[in-house]
Amino acid sequence: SAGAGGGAGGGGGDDTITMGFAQVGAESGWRTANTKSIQEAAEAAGIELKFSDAQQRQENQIKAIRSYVQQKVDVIAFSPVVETGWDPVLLEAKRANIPVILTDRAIDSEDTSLYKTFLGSDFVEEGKKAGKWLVENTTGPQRVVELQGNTGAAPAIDRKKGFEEEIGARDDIEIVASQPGDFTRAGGKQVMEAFLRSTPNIDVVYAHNDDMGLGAIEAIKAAGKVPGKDIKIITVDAVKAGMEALAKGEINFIVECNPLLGEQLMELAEKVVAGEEVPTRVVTEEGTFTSEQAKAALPDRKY
Ligand code: GYE
Repeated sequence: SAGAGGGAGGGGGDDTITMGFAQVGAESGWRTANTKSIQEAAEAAGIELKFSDAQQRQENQIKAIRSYVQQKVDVIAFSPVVETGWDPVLLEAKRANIPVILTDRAIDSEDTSLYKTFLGSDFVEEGKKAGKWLVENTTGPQRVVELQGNTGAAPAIDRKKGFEEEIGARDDIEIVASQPGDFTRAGGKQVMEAFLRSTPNIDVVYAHNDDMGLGAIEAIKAAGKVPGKDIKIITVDAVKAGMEALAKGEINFIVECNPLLGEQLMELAEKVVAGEEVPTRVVTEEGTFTSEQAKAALPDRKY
C-alpha cells in the first residue's frame, strides 16, 4: 500500500495505518529518546505518523488531538502532559470511532472507555525505588529537597507518592522543601538555587528526572558545594547525561524509566486498528543504577 491511486493519507482507502501522535514536548533527554523511538518504530512498521509537539501545554495537545480527529486518522496515541481534563476531547475521538492509546503517562478519568490501553512505566514504583535507596543507604537525619516534575503530570504525582511512602519507614528523613522544576535542566537549576538560599543544611536532592538533577548539580557547584558528596542526589530516568554524572559520582542513584516505547506502541496500534483485544495496561520493565553499575552500562547505552 504505497499510496498509489488517491490514498491521500488519513486512513482512507488503503491499508496503511495512520497514527496521530500528540507528544508532550521536548523538555528532557528522556523525551528526546522517546520521540526518536516512536518515529523510528513507525517508519519500521510502515505506519504513517502525524506528529505534534505540545511544548508542555495541555491546550496545544487538545488542539492536536482534535485535528487528528478531523483528519480521520486510524489511531490516536498521546502522552498526556497532565492527568486531568481529557474527557471532552477523548469523547470526540470516541464518537468518531478513532481508538486512543495512552503512552508513557496516564490520565485521571472515571471513563475507561475513552482509551484502549495504557503503555508505560509504573511511576509509583519508581518513586518507591528512590525512597528505598535513601532509607537503606544513609544513616542519621536526612533533610531532603524535592524537585518535582510539572504540576499535575502523572510522573510528578506518582514519583512523589511512592518516595514518600518509602521514606515513611524512617522518622529522621524529612522533605524540607518541594517545588516543581518542570522536568527541565533550567527549571531544576533555578529551583535548586532558590532552595540553597532559603533552606539550611540540605543533605539530599530527590529530582523527578535526570535533567532537573543535572540542573541542581550546576546550582550546587555554583554554591561552592560538591554534588554527590556534600549533597546526595537521586534522580529518575537513566538517560546518558544522567548516567555519566552517576558514573562520576555527582549523582548517587538513578531509577530507570525506559523511553523506548515505540516498538510496543506500534504493535498495540496495529492490533487496536485490526479490532483485536489488547491488555488495558502494559507496564514497562526497568531497574536501577548505582555509580558502579552506571560505569558498566554506559558503553552500551543507546540514549
Ligand atoms: O521521566 C521526564 C519527562 O513522562 C516518564 O517526562 C516521562 C517523564 C520523564 O520529561 O524526563
